[in-house]
Amino acid sequence: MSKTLETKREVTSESTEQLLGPLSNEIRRHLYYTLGHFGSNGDASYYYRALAHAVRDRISQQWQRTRERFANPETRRVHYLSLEFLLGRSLNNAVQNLDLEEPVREALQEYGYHLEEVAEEELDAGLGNGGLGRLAACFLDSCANLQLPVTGYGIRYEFGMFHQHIEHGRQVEDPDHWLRDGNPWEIERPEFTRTIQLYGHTERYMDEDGIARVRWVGTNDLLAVPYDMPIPGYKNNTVNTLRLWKASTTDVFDLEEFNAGSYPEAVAAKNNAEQISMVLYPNDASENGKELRLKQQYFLVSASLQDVLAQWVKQHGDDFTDFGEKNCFQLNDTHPASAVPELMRLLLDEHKLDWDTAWKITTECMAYTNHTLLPEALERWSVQLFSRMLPRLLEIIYEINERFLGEVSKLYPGDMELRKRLSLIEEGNEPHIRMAYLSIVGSFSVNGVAHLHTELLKSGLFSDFYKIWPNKFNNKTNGVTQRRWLSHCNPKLRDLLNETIGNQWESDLEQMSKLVPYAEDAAFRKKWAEVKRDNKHRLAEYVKEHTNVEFPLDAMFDVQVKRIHEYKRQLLNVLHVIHLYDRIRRGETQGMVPRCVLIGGKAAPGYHVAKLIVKLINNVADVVNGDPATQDLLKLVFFPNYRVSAMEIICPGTELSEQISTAGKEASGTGNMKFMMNGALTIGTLDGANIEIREKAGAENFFLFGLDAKGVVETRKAYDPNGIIAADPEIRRVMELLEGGHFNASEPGIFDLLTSGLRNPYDQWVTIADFRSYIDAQQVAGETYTDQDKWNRMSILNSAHSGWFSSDRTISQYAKEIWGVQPLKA
Ligand code: JN2
Repeated sequence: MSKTLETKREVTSESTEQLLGPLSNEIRRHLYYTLGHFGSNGDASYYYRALAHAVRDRISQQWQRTRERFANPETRRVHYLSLEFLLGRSLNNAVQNLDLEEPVREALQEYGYHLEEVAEEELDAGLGNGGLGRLAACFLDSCANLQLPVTGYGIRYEFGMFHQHIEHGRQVEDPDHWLRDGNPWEIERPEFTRTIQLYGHTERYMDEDGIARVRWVGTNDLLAVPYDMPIPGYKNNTVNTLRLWKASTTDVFDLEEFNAGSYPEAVAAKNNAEQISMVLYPNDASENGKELRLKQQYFLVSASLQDVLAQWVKQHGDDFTDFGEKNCFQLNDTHPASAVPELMRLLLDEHKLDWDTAWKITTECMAYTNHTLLPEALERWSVQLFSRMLPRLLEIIYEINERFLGEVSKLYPGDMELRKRLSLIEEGNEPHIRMAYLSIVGSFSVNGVAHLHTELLKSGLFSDFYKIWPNKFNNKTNGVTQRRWLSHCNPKLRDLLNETIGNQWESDLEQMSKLVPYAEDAAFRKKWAEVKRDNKHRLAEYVKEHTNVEFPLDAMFDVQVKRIHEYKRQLLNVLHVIHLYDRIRRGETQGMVPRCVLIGGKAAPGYHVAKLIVKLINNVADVVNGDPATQDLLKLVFFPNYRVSAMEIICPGTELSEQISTAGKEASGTGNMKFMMNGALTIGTLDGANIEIREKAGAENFFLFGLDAKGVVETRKAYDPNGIIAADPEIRRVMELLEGGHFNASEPGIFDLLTSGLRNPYDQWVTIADFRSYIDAQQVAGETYTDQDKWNRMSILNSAHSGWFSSDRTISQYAKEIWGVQPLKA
């Protein structure tokens, strides 16, 4: 045995403090030693990376100290499980939260760089599709801000959300190799690598105590290697963690093949395992049933649960008595729903608990958030696929189902229809597992993401479960972080707010209500308008750069950015643009204000109709922008490659926010909140969080139109879009332009699918039903805009009443009402 040294020099957070020098030296050091950059002057990308490393170093100590605080065994902890974290860029966020803006600017000046220029070099971490993924990122920010012991768990996708560019008006996807130049924000933690089992079969056996047990054997194993990303809190000495798993091959696997003399095959196997974390699935809100997707889900779940259990065992040994009381797993939709049977498996098979104990623990610590009512997005996995890939989990799901249906029969004896409706297994020639039902049965909390959404869950989709467990159901209206979505993205407004109401709003957005009296202050309104104009200028330059279309600054900037989906009704927006174009061509421009309409968003690569909508927007834009008759009265652009960093420029420059989904379809929406904070007025339906936005802002400060959720259901029963079109000359002319090929002269018939959809009495989105009301609300918005004093008053009041929509408020509610966790003060 080798003799260990008596005294080891320990690396503690205290002993590392003196290692760091002045920031400008640290930048130089990283340029030279970390990046091997030797020139006197380099491209901005090197300076970005050197600065990012220097900033990360300054996070390390607070990060370590936060970890130490989390490690207290008395602390109840939360683990936020999500297949998506749409983080965007990190540099500015870290600089802002660590209060390093001034020193960073000074240090960069020595090298002749501006912070803005260097920050532009960072690629977005696009590890998400849209709303659900960005919400997870806002939540992490708020958890750190509130000093809550919450860890995010996700997948380190090699390729994030695809990049979109437009060719001949159509979307083309390019891979997003965001890690190509390295990621200065991550730290690999190979010491916490976990093994993940797949496939194989189960066996029954007697353990040493003569108890019948099950083991899962003959599996294909792979490794999950964690990479940690720091989530800095806002000037509070707290740095939380996002742990992202990368898939890798096991050494065991290699060795066997190696001995068999097939070294290249052994090395190639690495590829196979690594596929699991290779790419983010880009189909927002529709399930696809792909085997690789299920593997990703289980990979995340198993690695994360093992990670949490290993930490538990280190502190408590095999005593799981308090595990459920000290841990909470928040499931971001059903994507991580296999956490329910996987925690059962780990407790039963690995830690030898009995069923009742394991089930009590599991249902004490699982909580489920639903993010959609759309039936096509409700996950169902084929039993056959599950039994092949995760045979042990399927057995456990069957057992959960048997016991649950037993309870149902006790409550409602003889009701076989109900049993069938509530079963976790949907029968049919190909039986499927209903992941939402599994999540409900396995959780103590089920929440929707806006008031209306939760009500619709209770009365519709999950009504049978609501009858059994009314107390499980609760609402947590979404929010967004004002640190990114106001303070960082709108520095001019930030400065105006700070000089007017102080800077408390950065960590307490309700402070914004102090703005209310300023709506009546003409001098303040002037400043407010100047800020908006500066932001419009910045947006116009951005639009010009990426689309080559000029946006005149006196026009109203009218924006709809979000995933392209039929229920979000970008088509309705285009119909309105065509209507305005038609009016201009007919000389009916009375009361019309100049408008610049911007639409942006990605279509799922396999969603044909959504892609066709992108093509239509581009074709209409070409005709409208190319027609001398429109002058400066109307512009339309499709903004390519919409993403987090684009929204940071778009939302401050927006005046009218389009939130026009078919009522009852948008669970919440979160873009609507970003626009509101930045002083845009909303034109919208009574859907998702729009309803709450209107309540807070005041009905008089919101342009409402369209059917409500009940009205949509009623209308569908006897919907006659052709009758509506025939009876309304303005709508008829829009349809005639579309159907007459005015926007596709060289490609006849390409939009027939869209026009026939609009005319279809079974059109799910009842677009034509809302068109007249939309035109009228747009007319009111336009007329309001001509009274700039009035518009600015309304704009100020919108921002002033946006306090409720901070994710700090949302997370405080999760912490109190679901998680039962307290802040850990630094
Ligand atoms: C979602 C919901 C959402 C999904 C995304 C397959 C499916 C998926 C599934 C993602 C994938 C990737 C279910 O539409 C709502 C918004 O109204 C709401 O504001 C946000 C946040 O709560 O969630 C959206 N839902 F491969 O993104």
